[in-house]
Amino acid sequence: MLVIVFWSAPAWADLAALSYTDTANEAQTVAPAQQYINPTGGMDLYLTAGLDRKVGYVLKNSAGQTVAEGVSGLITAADTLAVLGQTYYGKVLTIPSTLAEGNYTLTAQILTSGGSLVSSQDYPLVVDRTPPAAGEWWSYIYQATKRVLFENALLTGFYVYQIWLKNVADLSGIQTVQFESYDPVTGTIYTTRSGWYNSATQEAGIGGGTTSLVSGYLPARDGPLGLKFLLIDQAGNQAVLTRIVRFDGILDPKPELVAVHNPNVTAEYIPGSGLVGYVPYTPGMTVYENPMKFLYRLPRSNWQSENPDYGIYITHQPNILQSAQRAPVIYEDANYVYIRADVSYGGTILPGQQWLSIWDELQRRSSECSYASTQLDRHAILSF
Ligand SMILES: [Ca+2]
Ligand SMILES: [Ca+2]
Repeated sequence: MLVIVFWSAPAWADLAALSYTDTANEAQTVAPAQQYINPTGGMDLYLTAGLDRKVGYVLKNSAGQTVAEGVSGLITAADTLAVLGQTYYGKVLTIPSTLAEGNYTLTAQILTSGGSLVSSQDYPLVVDRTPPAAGEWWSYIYQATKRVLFENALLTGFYVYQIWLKNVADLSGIQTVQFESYDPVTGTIYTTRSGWYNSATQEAGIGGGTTSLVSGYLPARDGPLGLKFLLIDQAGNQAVLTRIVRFDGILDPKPELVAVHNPNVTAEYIPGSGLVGYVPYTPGMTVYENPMKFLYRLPRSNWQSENPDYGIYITHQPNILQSAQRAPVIYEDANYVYIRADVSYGGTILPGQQWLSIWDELQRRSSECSYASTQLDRHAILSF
C-alpha cells in the first residue's frame, strides 16, 4: 500500500497563501503574514483542512460589512495544494472582484461536510494600490546650503554629500528605497545602491552628509547623468522618480606642471611661443626667484573657458596676503593652454606655512554655487 504523508494541518483553519496579479502586472503568491497586498483583480485563497472537510472564508471591511464569502466542496484525497514550498489538502477559493483599498479581516473557516463550522482563523489584510508619494529633490553640497536640486542642474561630484527627496509618504509605509545613476541617453546603469528612509522627517535619499557621493553612489565621470529613486511601499507598489543633472564628477585630466621660470634664461620653452625663460620642470630643481612662476599645461577640452560645465581652471596666490585669483593663460596651441601660476615661497609671513603650502589649488565653481577643489601634488622637493 502506498502511503503519502502530507504536512499535517494544525487544528485551526489555515490560509496557506494568497495569489493575485499586482500593480506591476506581476503574479504574486504570498503568505498571509505579508498583510499588505496590492491585487488589481480577483484573488485566489489557498485554504487548507483535513480530508472530508470543507473550507470557507468571509471577508469583512473595516466597517464590519461582509464584502465577499465562499464555501468549497468536500475535500478529497485528490485535493492537494502545492504552494510556497509546502503541500496540503485543501481548496482554492476565489474572491472574484477587485477589492477597494483599505483594511480588511479575512476569516478562514473549516466546515464539516454538512456545513457546520469546526474552526476559524482571522487574518488582517490591507489592500494598498497607491504608490508612495514624493516631493522635491534636494541636495547638500559641502559647506553650502541645502537646496532644491532642479532638473538640468550643474552638480559637483566632489562635494555633493547628500541627495534626497522630501515629503516621501505612504499609507502602508515605505519598505524599500533604491537608488540608481544612469546614462540618460543609453540607459546604461552606472551605480545601484540602497537608500535610506526617515519616516519621522518623511525623507528618502542617499548619503549621510559627511562624505562625497562619488565614493560609490555616483560615477566618476563628467556629463549628463540620470538620478533615479525607486520607492516601494509595504504592499509592493513602486514609485519611480528621476532627475537629470549635468554632473561634474572628475577633475581629470589635471594640469601638468611642465616648466618653471628661470630669470637667468633667455631661451624660449617652445620656439616662437614667447615663453621666454621657462625651463622644463624636474623634481628637486633649483628655482631662482620668488614668487616662483610655474607653467602648467592643460588640454583645451578640460579648460573651463571652452568646457564651462565640466572644465577646470587654476587659481594662484602670488602673495600670501592676497586672496586667490585666476591664474592667466599665457600661451595656447591647438591642443593645450599654458597657464602661469605664481606661488610664493613662504614661511616668513605666516609661521608654519612654509614651502609651497596650499596655493597651487584647482578650483571649480558652478552657476549654482557648487564648489570643489583639490590640491595638486605639492612640489615640495623644489629648493633654492
Ligand atoms: Ca501605498
Ligand atoms: Ca570635470
